[in-house]
Amino acid sequence: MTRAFADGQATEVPARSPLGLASDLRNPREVHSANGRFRLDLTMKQSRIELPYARPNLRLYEGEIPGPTFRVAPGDDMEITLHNDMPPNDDPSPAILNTPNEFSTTNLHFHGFHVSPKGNSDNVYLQIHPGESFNYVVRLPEDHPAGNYWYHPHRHGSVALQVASGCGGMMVVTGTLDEVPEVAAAIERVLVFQCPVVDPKAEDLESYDTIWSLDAERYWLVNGEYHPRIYMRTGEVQHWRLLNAGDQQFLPMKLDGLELYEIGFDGNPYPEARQTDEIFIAPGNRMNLMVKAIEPGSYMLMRPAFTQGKTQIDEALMAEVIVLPPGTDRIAPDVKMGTELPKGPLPKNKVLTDIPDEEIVRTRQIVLGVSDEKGMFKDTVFTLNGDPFDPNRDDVVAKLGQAEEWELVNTTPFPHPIHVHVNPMQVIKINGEPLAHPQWQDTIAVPAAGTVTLRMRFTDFDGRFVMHCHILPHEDLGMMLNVAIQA
Ligand SMILES: [Cu+2]
Repeated sequence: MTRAFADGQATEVPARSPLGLASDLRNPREVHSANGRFRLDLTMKQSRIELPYARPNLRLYEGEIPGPTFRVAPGDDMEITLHNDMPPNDDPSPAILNTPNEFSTTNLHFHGFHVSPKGNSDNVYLQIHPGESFNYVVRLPEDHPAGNYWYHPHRHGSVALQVASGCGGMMVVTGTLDEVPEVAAAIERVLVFQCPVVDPKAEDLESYDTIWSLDAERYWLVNGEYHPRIYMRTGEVQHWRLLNAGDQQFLPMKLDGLELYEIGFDGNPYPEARQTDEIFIAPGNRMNLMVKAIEPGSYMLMRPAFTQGKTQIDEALMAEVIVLPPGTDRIAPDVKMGTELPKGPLPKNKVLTDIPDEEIVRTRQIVLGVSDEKGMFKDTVFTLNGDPFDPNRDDVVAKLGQAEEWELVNTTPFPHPIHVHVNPMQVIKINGEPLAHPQWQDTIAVPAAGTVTLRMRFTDFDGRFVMHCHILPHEDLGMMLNVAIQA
């Protein structure tokens, strides 16, 4: 059911350096809600962009990489008209389920949002064909957890290619951590990590072969920039909101010489700030990070060498961090500078209370697998409980208001970041080891040949949604199932 927005409006903030410095990395353009309303036209179209390593023609929202950041508040009503301005698909035959197809058919997903999966809300079963427009209406509950979320296409068969192309953007639901004085005092950065995969010769992204290799070298962009510079002042603490909006590669990252403190993950605060030497965000994950600059100099935000498949992926420079000396006159004196880190317990998103043993009404095991199937892409399908995705099958049927415990069992030699829509999960065990602080998140990397145990409470919304691997080629090739919540 659609609603009319009589006074629908939103305010815009242009892309800009939060320090007002020309050579500093810019935050993506923002669109803010106003008076409880968020209204936006969002167009997916072919856009040629200039990158140091290629000049690709990509599918992008509004021709921008990344798409604009949406900043909304709990209780807001969002109305987004998605326009699919792509040329017609040129697939020769009807789509075969669980093979890549119709790269110009799309839809829109609100990753991590606790909203209705039905009708014209966060409904990933919709197909918006080239030339069509569709009105999404998404109503955020008054008690929606504050934090970092994101939007991206989610049409089965074209999701990996469209996200790999650069379709996606941050969404910030305001509140909770924003109200911590040390966080509020800090300069805030939105850092969207993407790696549009282009064949340098072809200059476009029309072949699934180009994105298929998990171990292929990627050129990582931060807010659409290759090897950007991020400026800080000596003694400064900044609040970074990080998003791995890539299609498949994990992002471990290090920033030696500065102090890093994780304060939240997938939108939810940690119990308290945690100092770390290396952070990790799987595809789909977000992180709130406080970064403290100690000494003037030039520092490298690196993705260290690592492996998530068969071969090692080399280390890569993500950005250079330049710490300006004390008393620098390069930044206007009225640009605020936080210098303190949050101390003691961080505030909680109050609706997300621990799920105790007594509340669990059912346990399930979900087995992650891969198998050979002739005639499919690379003769491969990825499976959950032995089967590739079937949109007409209810794999999990659960009751609204109840809580369940699921054990994800990975039988493959690769990790899989599993994402469940609509309801966040409380991760309680990894490889059978209980976590000291069960963490609320919406995407969890299940270790190679390992297990993850999580709990979910199905609140507020009945209807069907999906759970899937956020290595998006795995999703397109079948690693997705349907969850039906009955009222
Ligand atoms: Cu996977």
